[in-house]
Formats: sequence, C-alpha cells, structure tokens
Amino acid sequence: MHADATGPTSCERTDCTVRSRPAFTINEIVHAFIIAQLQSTPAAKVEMDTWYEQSQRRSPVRAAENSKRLTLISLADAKSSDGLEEAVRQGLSRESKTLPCRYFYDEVGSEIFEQICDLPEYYLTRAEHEILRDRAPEIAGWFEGPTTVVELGSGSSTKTRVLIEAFLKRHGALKYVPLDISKTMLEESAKALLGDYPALEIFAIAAEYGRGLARIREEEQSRKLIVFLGSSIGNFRREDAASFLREVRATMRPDDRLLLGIDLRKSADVLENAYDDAAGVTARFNKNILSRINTELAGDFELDEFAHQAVVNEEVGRVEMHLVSRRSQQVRLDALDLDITFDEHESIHTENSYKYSPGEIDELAASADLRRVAQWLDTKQQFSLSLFAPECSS
Ligand code: AVJ
Repeated sequence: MHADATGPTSCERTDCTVRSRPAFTINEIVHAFIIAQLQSTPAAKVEMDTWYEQSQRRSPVRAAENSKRLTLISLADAKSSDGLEEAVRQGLSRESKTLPCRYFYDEVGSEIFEQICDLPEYYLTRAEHEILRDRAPEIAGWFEGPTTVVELGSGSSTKTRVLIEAFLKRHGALKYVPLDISKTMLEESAKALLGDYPALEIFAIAAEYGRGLARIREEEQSRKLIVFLGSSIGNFRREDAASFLREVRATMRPDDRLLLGIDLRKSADVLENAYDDAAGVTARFNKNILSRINTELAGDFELDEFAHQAVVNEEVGRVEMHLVSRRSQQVRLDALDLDITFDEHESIHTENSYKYSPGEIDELAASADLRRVAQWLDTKQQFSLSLFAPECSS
C-alpha cells in the first residue's frame, strides 16, 4: 500500500528548502537545515516560519526556546485539496454518486467538526474523553522508559492532552509526534502544547497517513505508543480498516503499542441523532463539501437544494451520510468543464461511519496481527479504547 512512499513518484518536489526569515538566528537556520538534511527524503520541507515569526514577536526568548523543541515537516502530499478534481469528476460521474469524506476537512470543515464534537447528541468525543481522563495514568503505566507518543490524525490535539500529561508525570519528558493533513492545525496545536508543557518535544508531520507512517517507520528509534482516536478508523470500510492497521502494524516493534478509539454498535436512534443534530451543525459539515467544490472547482451548487441525511444501516453496522437533491437539477463545474444532472431525491453518498462490537474489534485487530492487551469503555458503554500489541504472525 505504501510501496510508492519513497519511490520516484513522490519526488515531484525535490527541493529541500528552509524558508529563512530575519527572525531566525544563524544557529536556528543551521539547526533547521541540518534537520532537513537528516530527513534525507528529498520531498521533506522544514518549515518553522509562521508560528515562529508570530511568537518571536510576542516573547522572543520563550519563542526561541520553544522553537528548539519543535520540528515541523511537510511531506509532498500534505495538502487537503490533493486529488479533489479527479475525485469529484469520478465520484459525480458514477451511477451512484459519491464524494470522499476526506474532503470535508478544509479550514472551514475542520472548524465545523470541532463544533460537532461539542454537540449534545455527538456522544463520541465526550465518551472517549471520559475514558482517557480516567485511564491515562494506567495507559502511561504500560510504558517503563522514555516513550514517543505518535498520534495519527491529531487535529487540535485537545483529547490527547490528558495522555500527554500522564506521560509527562510518569517520565518527566515526552516526545510527541502528531501526524495530520493540516499544517495549520499542527502549527496551532504545537504552539499551544509547547507553551503549556516545557518538558515536551514535538516532531510534527504534515502528511497523509500512508506517507507519514512510512516516515515514522524510518525515523523513530525509541519505544512508541501510536494513538488513533475519535473512531476515525470508522471512516474506512472494514477490509480497508484492516489493511490500514496492517500498515500501522508494520511500523511497530515488539515493544510498541497501539491505542485505538472505536465507536461501538448501538441503537439506531442514538446514532441517527448523533449524525443529524437538532442545531443542524452536521448538515453544515456535510454541505461544506459542496461549498468547497463551488470555491475550488468553480461550481454552482445551491446548498439549499440539497438535504442532509443520516441513514443508519444496522445490518452492516454503519451510519451513512448523504446529500439528497431536493429536486431535479443541473450543476455546472466550470473548472472541470462538467455538467452534472441530479434526479429528484438522488443522493450523493459522502461518508460511512462504521461501528464495531467488541468481538468485531478483536477480529479487526487479529487480521492485522495485533493482540488486544487492554480495553476500556465509558460508563454508558458507548465507546471503546483498546490497547494492542504486535503479534508475530505464524
Ligand atoms: C471523525 C470520522 C470519527 O464518523 O463520527 C462526525 C466524522 N461525520 N459527524 C464520525 C463525522 C459526521 C466522525 N469521524
């Protein structure tokens, strides 16, 4: 799956630039440059510019100290809009129209998602936070010496704070490696974390999971805990979730562990409310993909002519999100020189959110040669956190 990660196709940008600004001292430029060299992949790009510059102005001394604890690299595919054109052309030309949910997350979409996490109906975030809050010391207790915490899809890193604090308390220091597609998010959360935790060191990677994982595999020598929270794995079809976990498994040494947050199967009405909230935030989130297409591909989608719909498919164990055309209509995408026709009630399927039973979680893990060593649920038993160790395949 990641065979091309270091191959020639990834090298469309072969520059290894350090964008220096007057705010940098020679030492810092050299430091950044050395990091860029050590990172050896040509596509690597060390960028310590915006955040550094801003904080430099506010508190020069503190900012200089913090910058030494932060490395931020951008891999070639670290653009949330990557492949949008092709994905839209293909997805909307099909018999059953689809759009990939990864395109929800531009700046606006990521902001709306943060709002979803605060909704009364969206129990996932609170349930997971409850488990983390109660179990973080126990989780950190699984690790003896210095540990690196790698977070896949770190976003704003809010939930991870309890975990970071537990590790800092136990070991005095911690290296945190957040991996996210959004460089802006990484910069902002790194800045906040470094300000709050003086003993924290951050190596942030702006990239897609596949390429980021390949980099972590090369880079990380110390014992690591890989965390993948929020039931993000639910966006994968079950077989894709398994191959994704096999990729994660391939970055793990015998001592490494994986902490996985997965939403559990539950009654349809709870799910329906969680994905179709009263305030209409999830509807805005869903429709944001259309406004994104309008902006980036010169489209003329009328957002009001589509209805947000959450469909619970109990047998398959997933919630589907759709955008349903309220009438028959045509939409023009100028950038693609493409006209799309919609019948009345025709849907664009935009997201799947798979739910797992505890048994299904173990099956999933087993198919990736992972063995569950611990599992925690919230008090309402809606959500699960599981800790896995690599199992040698026989
Ligand atoms: C980020 C994929 C976990 O599926 O619950 C929230 C995204 N979609 N509301 C989920 C989402 C609609 C969320 N994940």
